Amino acid sequence: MRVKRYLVSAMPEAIEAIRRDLGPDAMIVSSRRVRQNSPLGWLLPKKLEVTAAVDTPLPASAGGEPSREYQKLQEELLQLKNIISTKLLGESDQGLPATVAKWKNILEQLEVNQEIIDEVLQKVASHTGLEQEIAPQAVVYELADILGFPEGGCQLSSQVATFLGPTGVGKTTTLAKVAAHMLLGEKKKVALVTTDTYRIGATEQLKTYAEILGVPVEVVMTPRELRQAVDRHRDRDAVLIDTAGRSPRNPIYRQELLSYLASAQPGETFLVLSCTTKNRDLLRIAESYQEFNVNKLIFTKLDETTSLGPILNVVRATGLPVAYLSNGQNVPDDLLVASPRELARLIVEAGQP
Ligand SMILES: Nc1nc2c(ncn2[C@@H]2O[C@H](COP(=O)(O)OP(=O)(O)O)[C@@H](O)[C@H]2O)c(=O)[nH]1
Ligand SMILES: [Mg+2]
Repeated sequence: MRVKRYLVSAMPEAIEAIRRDLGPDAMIVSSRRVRQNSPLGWLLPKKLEVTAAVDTPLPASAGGEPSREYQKLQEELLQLKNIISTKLLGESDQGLPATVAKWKNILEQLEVNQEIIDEVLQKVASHTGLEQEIAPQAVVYELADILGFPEGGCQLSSQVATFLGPTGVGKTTTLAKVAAHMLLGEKKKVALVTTDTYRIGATEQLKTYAEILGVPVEVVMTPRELRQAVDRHRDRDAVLIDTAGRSPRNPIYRQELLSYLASAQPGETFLVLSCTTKNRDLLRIAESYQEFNVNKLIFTKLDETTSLGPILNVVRATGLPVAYLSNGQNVPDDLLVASPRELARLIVEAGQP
């Protein structure tokens, strides 16, 4: 991480200098008006102090061994981190600098786990100092870093994909939205299959979407039928498989789901979770679905809550990327391909008054 501070008259001047010195990936982490440092400074117009940062690998020596410069930088960073953590964590909220306390409170309201809050604020404060106002962009930057999946997104990229998750979270709706995006946006050939024959109306719901989209749909009753359906659509770019949402702690359902997955052999398995579910339940659900080889997450109902922190908590706990975000009932419009920066921005924005 390279951090540089600029004293300028106006923001465009700072942006130009930041681009020149730190490149296009640099981010402004804080800005404030300051008096000019001269005997008559109080007479002169205030200047703008802008701090910018960019991620850079630390220098290593040619042989791959850490250079002395690298080791020294690492030691200094560690010292700085220790000073900040004692300041941040060792004290009660009353002892925290006002700006840190404000963000601690915002992130707590968003239901971000304490461990993540401490980590983020330590990092932000180590760039900006403890007394300066913390800019929302700086928090967004660190939260995006914690989310950690590729900025370009983790959209569906396999020929066979399954959608798992508890009942009512929006599996079928999201599957239809993803199908529509592939069909309309990427001109891909899609087929839909459902194993959900438990809920009255569940198959009708998927059939209706398939009819509107003009894509084939199959209702299967056994793992064998699922295999046959997947094989029949081998020429399609994507076969999206919908499932019934029942507790994986139910041994019969668990076994049935395992058999379906074994015969479909999906390249990707999405776990669909709703942001309206309590944080603790989300973590428990995510854990209970891990044995089904889930490799991507989808969060729905972002429109129904402002507490988006649990998304971060689940990503941290599972190490899985977020592929899509659903923010409403409209098919196909209310779907976003998740990018860490955009998701972090949505989370922070939800916490602003
Ligand atoms: N507000 C809101 N409602 C949603 C969203 N996604 C799905 N729903 C609604 O949640 C309900 C259950 O959706 P459904 O797809 O049938 O869930 P499933 O049981 O997991 O397949 C339906 O009324 C959907 O319209 C969303 O992002 N926001
Ligand atoms: Mg469904």
